[in-house]
Amino acid sequence: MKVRAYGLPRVRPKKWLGDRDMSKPLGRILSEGKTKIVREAESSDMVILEFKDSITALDGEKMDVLRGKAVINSHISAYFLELLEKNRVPTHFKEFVEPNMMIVKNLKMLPVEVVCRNIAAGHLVKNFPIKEGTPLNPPVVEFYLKDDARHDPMLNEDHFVILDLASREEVKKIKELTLKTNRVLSEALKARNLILVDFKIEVGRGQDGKIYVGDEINGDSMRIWEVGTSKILDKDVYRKGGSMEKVLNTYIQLYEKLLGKKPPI
Ligand code: AIR
Ligand code: ASP
Repeated sequence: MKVRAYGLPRVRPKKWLGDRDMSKPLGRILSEGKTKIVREAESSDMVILEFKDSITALDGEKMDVLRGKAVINSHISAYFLELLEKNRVPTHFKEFVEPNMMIVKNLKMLPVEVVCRNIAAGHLVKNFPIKEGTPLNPPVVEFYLKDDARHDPMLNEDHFVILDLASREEVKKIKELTLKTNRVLSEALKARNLILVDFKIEVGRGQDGKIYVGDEINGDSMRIWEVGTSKILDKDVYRKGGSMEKVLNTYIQLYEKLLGKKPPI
């Protein structure tokens, strides 16, 4: 796999991890994924999620470094998670730490991706006889096992039970949380003339045994189209082979549309 660093001189981020308060050492690395690092926090019921500048697709086969993405995506995630909290959807979010970190509840994550679709696109169109752009009513909720080597097979409720991933009651709860998340996010985007086509969330159990929305929510985990133009404002620009300049501009535009200001990069 070839990893190419990509830096646009004009938009070189002003804020780097090096700009943070150096009197506080970063916690020990607990795990590292394709786009985030999980670090120890001061208290054991919390962890720090540090966003990376990497961008990946095709189950990790395609990967690049996109400077500024960590700052943009961490801010967008914090924005959406806070919005969910305000709307009484339980999430792991606690606090944002500049420039690219979130302090979150230390959940026991389920190795599952929960996808919710409002409009047919992506794998739904690839795997089923349905045209891209078809509205889906009611929204379609799907579960996938996080397993790159097996290309994330789809799961049903029985699979959750036989693989000891979750109980039937928990699967029901996860579906409820996902549909509520869909309502909150769709409404917020609609108010900005944007359509939430589909998205993915990850969930985990808190120390209280309850299910929370975890991980990240941003242009990497959603499909967002502009009303009228159907302009793509998410990672599909990268998946479809768009230039890295176009990909970065897409992330910047999404930040500006959501937060109403320029990203601090
Ligand atoms: N997704 C799924 N796996 C990883 C991610 N990020 C998200 C996509 C898309 C939705 O889930 O970003 O918003 C559905 O993806 P797909 O590929 O199943 O059509
Ligand atoms: N397969 C997913 C995507 O294309 C995730 C990944 O491979 O990073 O977004």
